[in-house]
Amino acid sequence: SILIIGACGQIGTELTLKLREINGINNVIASDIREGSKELMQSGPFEFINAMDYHSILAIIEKYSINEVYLMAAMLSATGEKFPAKAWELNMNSLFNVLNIAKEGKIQKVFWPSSIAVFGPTTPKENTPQETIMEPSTVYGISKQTGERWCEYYFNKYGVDVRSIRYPGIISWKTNPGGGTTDYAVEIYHNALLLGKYNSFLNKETKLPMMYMDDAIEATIQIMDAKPENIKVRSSYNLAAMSFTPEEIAQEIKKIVPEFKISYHSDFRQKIADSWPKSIDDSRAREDWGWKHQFNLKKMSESMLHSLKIKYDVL
Ligand code: VAH
Repeated sequence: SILIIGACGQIGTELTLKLREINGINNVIASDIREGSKELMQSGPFEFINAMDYHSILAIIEKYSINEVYLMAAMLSATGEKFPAKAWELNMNSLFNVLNIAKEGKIQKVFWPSSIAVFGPTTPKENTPQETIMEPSTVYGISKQTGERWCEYYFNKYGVDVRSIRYPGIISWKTNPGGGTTDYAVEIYHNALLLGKYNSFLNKETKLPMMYMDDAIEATIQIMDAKPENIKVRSSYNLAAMSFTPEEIAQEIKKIVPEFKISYHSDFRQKIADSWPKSIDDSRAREDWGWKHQFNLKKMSESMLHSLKIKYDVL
């Protein structure tokens, strides 16, 4: 059976719900340090866990005979800059715990998310290649870059079957944003419906690689279902779907919410965003395990606003 650590997070929540649909509710154990959304908590078995505590993880693995772990717990880029030591501890210790449990043969497969945050100011900004210079300037990015090195090391040295994706900014409506720099692209949809306006903390030209949650979940399940011999990158795969600026997302929203107004007031997150690429070359993922995105900005905006109108019961 499957264990999701960090099941209450933005990706963890929807990954848990989808894996339960596919594998059956009782074969997917959700775990986190805190409770999650009502939908998640009512969707099947839940265990409190401290991802930094090896024995807390092992106890759950033995209790439910877990053989696959999705380690989705982490502190993201913006929060990580406020609490650097905590971000490093959580992001690294949780990974070492899961890699070591796999090395001891107690689980057979691991998914661990990396991020475009592994790239830094010296990385080529357009069509960033799979292999390129990476000098991340955030603690979050440093922890993800180091984590990639350890995943590849545990695969090569101990045969641990760990698979990883460098997620771009992920946009979804089921959970509230969790301390990311790309979260402006989540907040903007909620505010468009609730307030008719949004003050963006990134400036209008800030172009970033982004992906709708449905595509991110699809890719995660696809890479985990792929035959081991097709996973030729054991650090982490570049993955992309679209790139856009706050101005472009606002234009798209105005087609559905005509009176919507956007304003701009950059904060500390502007520097983080400026250190990241504008677009990503994910051809290796497409070649090796058949990745293909479905959502572009138009389709995502329609889906987000449709779902949020129902959630907020607004016309
Ligand atoms: C963040 N959403 O903003 C995450 C992600 C590439 C962005 O890593 O920190």
